[in-house]
Amino acid sequence: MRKNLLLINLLVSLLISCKSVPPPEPVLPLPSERQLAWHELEFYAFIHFNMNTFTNMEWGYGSESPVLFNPTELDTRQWARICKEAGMKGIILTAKHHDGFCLWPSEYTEHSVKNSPWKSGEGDVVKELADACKEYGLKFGIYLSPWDRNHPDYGKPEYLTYFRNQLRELLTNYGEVFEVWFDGANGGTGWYGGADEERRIDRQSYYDWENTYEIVRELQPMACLFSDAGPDVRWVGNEEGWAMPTNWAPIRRDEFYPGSPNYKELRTGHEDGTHWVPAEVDVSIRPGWYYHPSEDHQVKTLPHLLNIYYNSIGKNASLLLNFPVDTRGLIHEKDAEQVLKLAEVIRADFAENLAFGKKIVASNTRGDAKKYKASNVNDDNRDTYWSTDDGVIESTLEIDFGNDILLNRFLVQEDIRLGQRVKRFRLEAFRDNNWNIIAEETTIGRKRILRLPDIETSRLRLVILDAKASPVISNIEVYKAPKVLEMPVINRSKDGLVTITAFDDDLDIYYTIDGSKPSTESNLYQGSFEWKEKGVVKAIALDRISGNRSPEAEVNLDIVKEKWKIIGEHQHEKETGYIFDGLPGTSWNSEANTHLDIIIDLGEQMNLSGFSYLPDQGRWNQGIIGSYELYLNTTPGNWGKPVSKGEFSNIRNSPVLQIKRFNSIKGRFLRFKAISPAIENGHTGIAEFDIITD
Ligand code: FUL
Repeated sequence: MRKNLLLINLLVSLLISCKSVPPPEPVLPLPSERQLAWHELEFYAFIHFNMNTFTNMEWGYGSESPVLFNPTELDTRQWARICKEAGMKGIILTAKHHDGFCLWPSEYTEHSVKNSPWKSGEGDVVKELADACKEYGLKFGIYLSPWDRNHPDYGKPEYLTYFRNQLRELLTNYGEVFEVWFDGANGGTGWYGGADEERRIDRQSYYDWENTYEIVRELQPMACLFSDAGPDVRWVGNEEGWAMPTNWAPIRRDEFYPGSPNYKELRTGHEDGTHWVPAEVDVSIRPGWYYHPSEDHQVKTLPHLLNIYYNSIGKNASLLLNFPVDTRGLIHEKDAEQVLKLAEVIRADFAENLAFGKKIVASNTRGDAKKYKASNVNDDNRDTYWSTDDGVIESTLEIDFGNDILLNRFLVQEDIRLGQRVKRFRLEAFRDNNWNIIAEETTIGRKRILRLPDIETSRLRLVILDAKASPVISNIEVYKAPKVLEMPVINRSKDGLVTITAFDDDLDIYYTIDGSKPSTESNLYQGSFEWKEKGVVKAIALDRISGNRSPEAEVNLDIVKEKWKIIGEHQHEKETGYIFDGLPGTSWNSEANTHLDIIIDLGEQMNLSGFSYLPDQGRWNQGIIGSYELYLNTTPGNWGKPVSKGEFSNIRNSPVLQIKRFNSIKGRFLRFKAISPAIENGHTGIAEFDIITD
């Protein structure tokens, strides 16, 4: 009897597992085929290169002569090679920016490469890049600015015909295009064929976008259309390189138009979005979109680029990273070096998936069917997924690593073919006989990556707390990313508090203040410390587990500025404080048309033999002093002759730290006077000012 019962049970469960359990109902809206293909790209490049490169501008006016466009070593294969090596999947080129200059010999305008000296007017940058992309197996995309400050008809219906003709040329003559990028910046002053005036357009109606989109659909059916709110890919609402932790691919698309004021909502999307319009993070590797020699020292650092990577691709968005190609027509060496460093770290971070093939158990499996089993999430096949019975939302997936492991990255993906569903989830690690919460998050979407501190555990649990319907998880990966051992950053405040920061978590910092080489025998950094001496602080960051250490950071500090005061007419404590705070990112700038002329009371008499000056490092309206005079006296006033005067050579192009030395002289009151700005009619500003004592 018992035996029979067992047999019946076995048969029933066999029947259940064989019966076909229908998949969960999709949660609308869903991605289209072209969007699904686009999602797979994740990381691709933007190239800003055309007239602005040669005029050192961000937005050209439209009156620039084509004669100015003359790259000396243009090599689109170099762009493609670097992008490929960096793990990028495509390149989008600014075929025409707001100034209207065309990188291809358009039939519809004279304002193009055909009237430039480059290749005697026979060249076509769009073609050269499309070919290079093909050669390197990269996708190719087009940026075509709707705003055209060169065209006489801009603002009239005739311009629309011109714009569409150009679009047709670009989508017909250069092979397959994966993305068409329409910028939201529209209308304003411009040359407009010599009219030199301001032209505003009605952003909602002027372009008749629906019919323009039709052209793209007709000529390039697989191309995704980007603009502020899609229709296929949306802007992420900032140009700094981040998406929000809560990031819905759906948005209520009809509430937006290019340039619409509610753009900040694009950062999170809408839980009740009506259309699938995933976010793309666009950001430049330098402060500007276009190349400016003055930004050669401001290429984003590895830690900054890593933050951008995790805050875009790790937050359910794609990453469109811009290279401002230089006047040679090449990606600058410094930009290439940084992006390749980023690629190397990303490869190392995701080298070995510790969850792959490990035992995994779900609290509920849809219809108890194999098709939806838990192990579908760590089987290296994103086409299979785990899901739960209808109505079962709160659920868990528990991975058993078999023994204690160290981990610090958690990657999770929904199968977006069934819509974006998860609203809230938690990650827990089993330690000390307890489930400990290690992260509480909101949305997942196509890909979510959590950067965690090092966690030692044998079991990890994903807890789905809320979702629009049964969760559909297609992939989980777990990694132990190596520590990023960048040089630590050393900073001393005005009153002598030294702070040392390492980029990664869980690193030990060792430092010295006696000039010796830092090692594990040196001082272990345990938070900011007071040190008011003149001397050198050196530091290293060290990963306890691997024993690997960072390169050595070293900062030469002169006497502490504790007693320094600006005297005379400048009493704006906050702003004047910026020049002594040790932070290059804060500065004090003159009012327009006046120049800084400051008197510093150093608090006591001392012998000086030099000074250092770091100009304003900001992006807009930079305050840079071109020439200066420096006076020193034991009492304020009666300044006599300057102890140092002259120019800061090439400072406009290279606004880096300037050091000037002079014969030793005693004094307490110092006057630093800007004689002229480096940029005509510009401001004079200071990010940091320091002295060199004997
Ligand atoms: C902005 C433009 O105005 C910038 O010049 C740049 O092209 C950036 C990608 O988009 O809206």
